[in-house]
Amino acid sequence: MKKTTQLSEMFGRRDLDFLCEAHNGLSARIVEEAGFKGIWASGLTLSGSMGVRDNNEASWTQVLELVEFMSDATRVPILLDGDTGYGNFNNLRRLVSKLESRHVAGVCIEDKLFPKTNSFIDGERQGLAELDEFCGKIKAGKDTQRDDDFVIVARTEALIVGAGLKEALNRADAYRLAGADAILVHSKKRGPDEIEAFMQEWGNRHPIVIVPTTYHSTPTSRFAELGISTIIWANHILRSAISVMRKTAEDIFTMQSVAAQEGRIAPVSEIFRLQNADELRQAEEIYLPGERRDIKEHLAAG
Ligand code: SPV
Ligand code: MG
Repeated sequence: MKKTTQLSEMFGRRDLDFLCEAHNGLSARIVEEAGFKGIWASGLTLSGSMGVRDNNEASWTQVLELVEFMSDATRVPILLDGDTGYGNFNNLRRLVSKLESRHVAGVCIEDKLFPKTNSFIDGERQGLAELDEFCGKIKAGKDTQRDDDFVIVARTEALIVGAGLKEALNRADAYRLAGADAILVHSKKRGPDEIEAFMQEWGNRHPIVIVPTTYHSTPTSRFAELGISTIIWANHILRSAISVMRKTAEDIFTMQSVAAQEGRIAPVSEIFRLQNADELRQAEEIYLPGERRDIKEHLAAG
């Protein structure tokens, strides 16, 4: 099944589904192998892995290049965190075309202003996009996609900026009517109360996506009860990598030896496996027989 169809069916289903964050080709493959049916290409962790801030410091073509590596490395669909769409409706149109050409299954755009800031940094001080302008952006994206199953998720930051439940509901409904395939409602509360209140009013009008980074202790079953469509575990793969990379680097520095690391870190062969090195060896047997023989003869002749 096409990646776009897999993702659009995920949002079409009534049961709870999950997307897990990845930030490069390798982590995307690890997430896929863990069993996830889809990947969240997080703006925070893509930028973090590049060592820059989540403020559109990486250009959109740099993001595109990274997500292309992720797409090439995996068979499950990727939903790109497309921030604000990197500009106005016209920038989003170009992004949608380029994502389709790289087999990225969908994009999520948020109703903030370019350049954006991560929702967990001074959330209340960030401005919201003008409602009609954002609806036009959604419509432009939907009109641009060539594949009917390409997914556009519209994300409202109304709760993040403190604009309240009424504004969040109003925006979510406007985005639904503008053609969004699902609505991401973001909250930075420590508990699920904002999301619960939203879902009580929303019912099952349209698929809802949430990012329970701050309200992580709420049992997942509660979100299923509320009728949430999809949960995004948005940053945990990069965060776990940071912890392990730091420990390994510090240990090697202190011990001036790598001996203690063997056994606790992945062997080099695991890098080869994740790179699919076997496939190249097999292809060489098919496509380079003469060359391989030539090399052997050359070596034998010394
Ligand atoms: C991301 O993962 O980049 C997101 C989610 O947009 S958040 O960081 O919570 O804004
Ligand atoms: Mg983001």
